[in-house]
Amino acid sequence: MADGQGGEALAGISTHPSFSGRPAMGRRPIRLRPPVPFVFDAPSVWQHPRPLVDVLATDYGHLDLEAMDGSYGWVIKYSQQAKFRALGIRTLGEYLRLFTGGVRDKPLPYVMHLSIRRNLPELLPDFVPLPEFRPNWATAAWLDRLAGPELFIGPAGSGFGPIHIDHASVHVGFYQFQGEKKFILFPPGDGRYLYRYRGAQFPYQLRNARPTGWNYTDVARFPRVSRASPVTLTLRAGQALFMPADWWHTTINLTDSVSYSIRIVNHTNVLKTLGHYLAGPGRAVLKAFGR
Ligand SMILES: O=C(O)CCC(=O)C(=O)O
Repeated sequence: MADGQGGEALAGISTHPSFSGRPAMGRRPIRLRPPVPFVFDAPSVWQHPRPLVDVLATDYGHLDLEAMDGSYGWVIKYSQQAKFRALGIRTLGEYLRLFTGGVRDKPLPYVMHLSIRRNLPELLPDFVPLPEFRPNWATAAWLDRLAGPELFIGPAGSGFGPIHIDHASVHVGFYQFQGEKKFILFPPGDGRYLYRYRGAQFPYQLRNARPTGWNYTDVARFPRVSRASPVTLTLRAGQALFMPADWWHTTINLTDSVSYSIRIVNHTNVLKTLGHYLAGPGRAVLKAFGR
């Protein structure tokens, strides 16, 4: 799974089911979440009888892309809007016609952080989180911005962009419905090699770095990255990834890709998550004074 592109594989990263928290034969279940990301084959999170993209195109094709709500990364929505507008793509249906039709004059943007709860509420029960993504104490509707389930749809070659950590020390569960997505992951301690921005960009976020998935191996531009320990892996349709809190990451879609993700807060990270929120107002003040 760890294909070693762009860096050394991290010892301990594994696709082995014992990392998934399932009991090995005759042993007690492993209760602690592993401190490293792990990939596993899993039954689909999508439990509806019809294919997901068909349902989106036929039942939700009328949705206005610019009005669609993001969840966790709603800030990103605004940069996406400009791209949709530039291509004259107005609705989800128009986007999906280009996405599934294959013939594109210009590259399609990556639809990111599409909140299932806010945009497709009737479908929420059809997305069933995997056991490996539980327990999750952040599933209430009012926590949708922090941790709500979301969809990502993007053509081959699109990607998330900057290497970042997700704010408030949430774990993240990813599931790949269609296509292949490359993940570039760095352990939490690698932040010092990643040319991160100073201070908080938002009161609750300390999360972005300058290199992206496309250019982090540019040694002339980012020499310190060579001291980091990236792990690259490809998530294929039918596979899931559990990424523990505070891992730096970014993605590139190797083929046209449709995927799901959900943020996870439970006994293993709740204190850190709360700590970030408590620190938020102080960071906002520092930011206001340009610190
Ligand atoms: O799924 C992706 O392409 C990247 C998602 C991501 O990095 C994030 O949500 O923080």
